[in-house]
Amino acid sequence: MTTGFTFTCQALCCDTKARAGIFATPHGLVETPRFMPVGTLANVKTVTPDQLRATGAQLVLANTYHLHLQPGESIVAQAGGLHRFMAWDGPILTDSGGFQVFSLSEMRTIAEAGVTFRSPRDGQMIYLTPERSIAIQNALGADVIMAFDECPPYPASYDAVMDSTDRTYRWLKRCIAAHERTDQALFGIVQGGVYPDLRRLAAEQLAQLDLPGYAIGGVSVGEPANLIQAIVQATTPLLPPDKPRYLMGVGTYREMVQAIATGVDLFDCVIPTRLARHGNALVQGDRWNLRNARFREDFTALDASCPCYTCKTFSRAYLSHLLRSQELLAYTLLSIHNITELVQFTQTIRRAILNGTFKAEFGHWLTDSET
Ligand code: PRF
Ligand code: ZN
Repeated sequence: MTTGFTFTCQALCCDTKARAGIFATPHGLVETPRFMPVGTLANVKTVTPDQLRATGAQLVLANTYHLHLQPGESIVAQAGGLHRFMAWDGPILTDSGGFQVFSLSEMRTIAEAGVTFRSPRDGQMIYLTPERSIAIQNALGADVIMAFDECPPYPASYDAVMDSTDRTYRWLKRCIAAHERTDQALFGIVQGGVYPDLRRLAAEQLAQLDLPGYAIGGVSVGEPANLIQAIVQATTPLLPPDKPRYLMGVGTYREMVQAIATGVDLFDCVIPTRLARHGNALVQGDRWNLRNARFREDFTALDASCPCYTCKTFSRAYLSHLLRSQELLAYTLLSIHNITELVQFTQTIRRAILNGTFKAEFGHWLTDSET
């Protein structure tokens, strides 16, 4: 039995299935819908916890796969758990390693028992099973832990995805049996590729397990954008309305608005920090490269309407100079801004849902488009 977690729906949109809610965890509240920044190796790249808090981030991600390879979960446990180790006293979620094994490691073999792969760090063979993933996540001590799943590639045949989805369901039951801590909420992950009937079957099976939260995995793996929306639409209505819903690895404006309109609450994506490392800023729905010549003598704020430290303090010309000089501060300042931008975007959506103006304010994102 898990304790310390509740999800309260505060408002439902009248025009769409969007909802505003509060997900309570042992380390504090998460107001939904909300974007969650990624801190793969127990840090959000180039950003300190104080800076991260100022972005409005509430729940932060870390990764079982990466932390198992370095420094190893026993070091994190000896430090007193992930919250103390990374000095983030807010809610933390760990991904199970399932997706990362499939996307990052070479020479993997998948069997019913688990996955064997070669560590990209030192070539060592590593064996990850549902039980091991949960034991690692129990040792890391995040508030939310994720089931060990298999994320099929795109494209993949119907039969291959069906086998993989069935295996993910059997693995989920093993995860539930292995999970030992009552202060961590284990979320199940709906797979099923781009096949709506497999998605529906998986969602129905998972809904019956009465988990504290549900994720939609296996999207944004190279399929066309309109399929993402179709998958989310096939899945979300079958998930329990009184539990948080998390769309994994999605964090672009349009995809978030569309998913929120079908009832998704949580998102994560490396996009704000990755773009920052490439000199890109997210500005009100757009992407700018600050290395572009037009910013060299532009002494205005990056985004005058943004409340972040970067926008309140520095000019576009200064950011352009830091990037051209390859100064590390550039990455911190752009990461602070980009994370603030996406968190604020979801907060603005949340306020619109609470005020009954979601469709009026964000409806223009709900039409199909290539971007
Ligand atoms: N499974 C897990 N983590 C994930 C995904 C998944 O399918 C995705 C897919 N976009 C991102 N992160 N465990
Ligand atoms: Zn800003």
